[in-house]
Amino acid sequence: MATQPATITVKASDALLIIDLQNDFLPGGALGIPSSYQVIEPINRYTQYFERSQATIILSRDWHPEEHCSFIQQNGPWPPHCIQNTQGAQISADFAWPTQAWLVSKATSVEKDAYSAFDGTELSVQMKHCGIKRLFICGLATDYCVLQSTLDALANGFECYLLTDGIDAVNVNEHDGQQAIEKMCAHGATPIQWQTLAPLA
Ligand code: VGL
Ligand code: ZN
Repeated sequence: MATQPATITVKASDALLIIDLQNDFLPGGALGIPSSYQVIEPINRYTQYFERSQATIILSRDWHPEEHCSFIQQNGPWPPHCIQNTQGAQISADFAWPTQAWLVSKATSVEKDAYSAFDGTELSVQMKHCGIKRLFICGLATDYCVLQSTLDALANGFECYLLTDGIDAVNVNEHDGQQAIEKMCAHGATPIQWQTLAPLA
């Protein structure tokens, strides 16, 4: 695993990517991760910090049509979840929205699943257009959408920081989340936590 950097000062050319903070991945949701509610408070803190630093804030959402190919009924791996315009697909009501944010919907067509926020979206092009160089990543789930989004971000040339106190894993197998973190770091992501960010004036 990469060593932790000294403090990091967030700049206007940085972006915070909050992955799939949706009701269906939270306790009580169709694919609810029992421990996932704990990420909301740190993510709210990061959101406020990045907003105050004038960085870009990006939210992705899993946004499936009914009868999506990833659903068990269509021989996919998952129970129906994050169906467009349903309560389960809504971003948590406990998320403290910043004044401005980008919203990226993914896995929106029936016949194709996409775990990555870069898969089938314009996100990479839009980030490059805006001069974004560094991406700070948090959200759900570590072993699926956080993993694939981070690998794609690295492949697209973005410098990636994984906010390890703002992620949680489905853990179909016990160590999936830990293995996903190791994989992201092996590909060049740097794991950091709240304490790594320089205090704001
Ligand atoms: C996700 C499983 C199925 C995720 C999305 O957001 O990590 N996981 N669809
Ligand atoms: Zn999904």
